[in-house]
Amino acid sequence: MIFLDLGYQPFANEYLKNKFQKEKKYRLLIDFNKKNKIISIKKKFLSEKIFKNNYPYRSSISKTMRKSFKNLSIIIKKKFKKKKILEIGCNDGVFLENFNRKNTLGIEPCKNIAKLSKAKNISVISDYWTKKLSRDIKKKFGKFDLIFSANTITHIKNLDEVFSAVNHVLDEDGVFIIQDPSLLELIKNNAYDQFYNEHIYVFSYLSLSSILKNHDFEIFHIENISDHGGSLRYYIKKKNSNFKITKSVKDQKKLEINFGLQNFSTYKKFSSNVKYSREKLIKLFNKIKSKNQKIIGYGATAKAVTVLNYCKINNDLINYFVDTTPEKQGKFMPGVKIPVIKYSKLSRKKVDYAFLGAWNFKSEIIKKEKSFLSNKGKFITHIPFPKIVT
Ligand code: DWN
Ligand code: SAH
Repeated sequence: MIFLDLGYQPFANEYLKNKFQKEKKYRLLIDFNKKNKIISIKKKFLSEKIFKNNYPYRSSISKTMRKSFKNLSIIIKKKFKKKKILEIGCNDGVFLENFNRKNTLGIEPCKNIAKLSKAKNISVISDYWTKKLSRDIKKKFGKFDLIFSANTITHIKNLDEVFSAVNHVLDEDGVFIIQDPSLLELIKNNAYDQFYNEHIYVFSYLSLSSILKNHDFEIFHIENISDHGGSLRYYIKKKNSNFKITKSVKDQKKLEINFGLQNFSTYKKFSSNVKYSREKLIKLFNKIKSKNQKIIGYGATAKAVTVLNYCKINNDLINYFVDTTPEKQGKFMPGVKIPVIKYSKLSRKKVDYAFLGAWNFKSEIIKKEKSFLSNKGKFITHIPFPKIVT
């Protein structure tokens, strides 16, 4: 059942080399599956179409994420004492770099990004996570006692294949940890920009537990974490293993049911909030521009691509984006064709407003841009509703 139409959108991480480059667009519709409660984008692309050898996203680029993955590594070492660790979607090694290289293996299909992990001496297989790969891995390395995956499983179309492949290489007493944006937080924050071609699914406890049941898996612990604007970290075990199921699981279930994540009406309401947010953001931009003030973008995120294309905010309204990622600099935002330039401190620029594309790193950014703010610079955020941050 479709509840949200975010219009025609380009692929989020396909930054343009020039303004005239042709782009493919697809209609971004969001669907609620009444039976298993899963939220997904209607048009689901295969990983092979998106994650190739020039992927521009590097996880280590933000301090917040480096810290978050380091903290998790400390928890894992203390709590589980697991040694052999496999990570699916290890990107530039931001998580695995915290472990002894002898006992870890990463899977990262984008060769340019896998190279960054390899440069840290991490063993990486540059391939997509499939059943076949899991069989090859088991033959070569045996089973693993911890499998981790952050912001990746939700990017893969065939979830049944993902989970049966994990089942194949996970030890009987192994722990499988995944973390992804929380649907409940997304709805509460009106963060519709978490929907784009890479985010095929947005998990909730309700939907994930229903899918895992078919794979002999069970969630035994859940943590609400602040990553990417509110994520859930699920600790998963094989049904017959002995981990105690903590109260956190029941608590999360209760939160989601009380909020109404099982009801279509919740999503219809969210959809009208999204439309309202769009109107408000467009009004805010037009008001600022009518005073001839200058707006730039801060953080050329995949999420911003959804917002800008949905609200039709283009180069007439935003002069350029600043971003610290070398792979994005000198290129143009997909669809709206706004230039992305190399980051330098905002206080050195003649800028009145900066639109927070990376709103999920608001605290990190505000800390860095104190002098911009104290010199009358302002941020614009659309989360939870469009407003100015002074
Ligand atoms: O799920 C996904 C997440 C983990 O990463 C992927 N599908 C794609 C990507 O999504 P995103 O682009 O929305 O991610 P971020 O982590 O919000 O991107 C932050 C961007 O902002 C990066 O391009 C780096 C940039 N940035 C910056 O220029 N200055 C970030 C910070 C913190 C800064 O100070
Ligand atoms: N785990 C990192 C990276 C998230 S971005 C973090 O949390 O910051 C999503 C990552 O998933 C990318 O690095 C991408 O290459 C990887 N990925 C996408 N499809 C995949 C697949 N089918 N199998 C394995 N990894 C995949």
